[in-house]
Amino acid sequence: MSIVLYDLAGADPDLRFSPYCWRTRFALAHKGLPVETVPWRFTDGALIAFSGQGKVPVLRDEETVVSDSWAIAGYLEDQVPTPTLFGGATGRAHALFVNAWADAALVGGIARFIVRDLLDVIDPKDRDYFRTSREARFGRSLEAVQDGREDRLAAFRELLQPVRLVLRRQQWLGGAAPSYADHIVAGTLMWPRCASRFVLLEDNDPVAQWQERMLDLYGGIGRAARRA
Ligand SMILES: N[C@@H](CCC(=O)N[C@@H](CS)C(=O)NCC(=O)O)C(=O)O
Repeated sequence: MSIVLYDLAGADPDLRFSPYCWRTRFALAHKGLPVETVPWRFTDGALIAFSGQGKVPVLRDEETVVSDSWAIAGYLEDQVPTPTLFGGATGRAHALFVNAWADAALVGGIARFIVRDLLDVIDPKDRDYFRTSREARFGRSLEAVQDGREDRLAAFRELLQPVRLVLRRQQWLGGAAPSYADHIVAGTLMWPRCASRFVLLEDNDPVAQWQERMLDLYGGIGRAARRA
């Protein structure tokens, strides 16, 4: 395989902070697959027009193009079955639930803490698009969305209670070894880690301790990632 990944970058091309691209980065590392990443900005639609849609991650494997992090994980699993991302069809179905939960609850939850910070790290050419599109989505200014975040931390941490309960019983969301479920949640948490200085988790939180273990996996790609 010869894999190229279009990956969201900030003004600093080495700042990579997309929660979805990080899921793919962890999955590729889990499979031991080398990847060449191409920095992509929100207003670089033409760069990924070949994929027939406008979001990253986009993976190109010679003639094959796959977009959407969940579809990419499935493609990688089908092409390179071991080491497995899902542990079989039932594990794949359970990982789909984790993916849906992360998209529906976790991404939206985190956005309310960092969406204004994102404006400071994205490429200047993206700023107007980002502010306009996100303010239309939230129905208020980015500043208003992020305002009072310290007061909302306890409720956010409560949202992670299901993850905490699992990690009390096993080392990884995948059980005895990390799986794509770990990549989904850890990839999502790379977003605030890389794009913002706001700290969401307490050090003694089992989720934070698991995140530390995730950062060290695969040669420490998570820990080595550029931060704002
Ligand atoms: N369901 C997609 C979501 C991908 C997505 O939303 N990517 C963001 C970057 S984090 C994007 O490309 N946004 C483009 C835009 O907002 O215009 C996946 O899992 O890959």
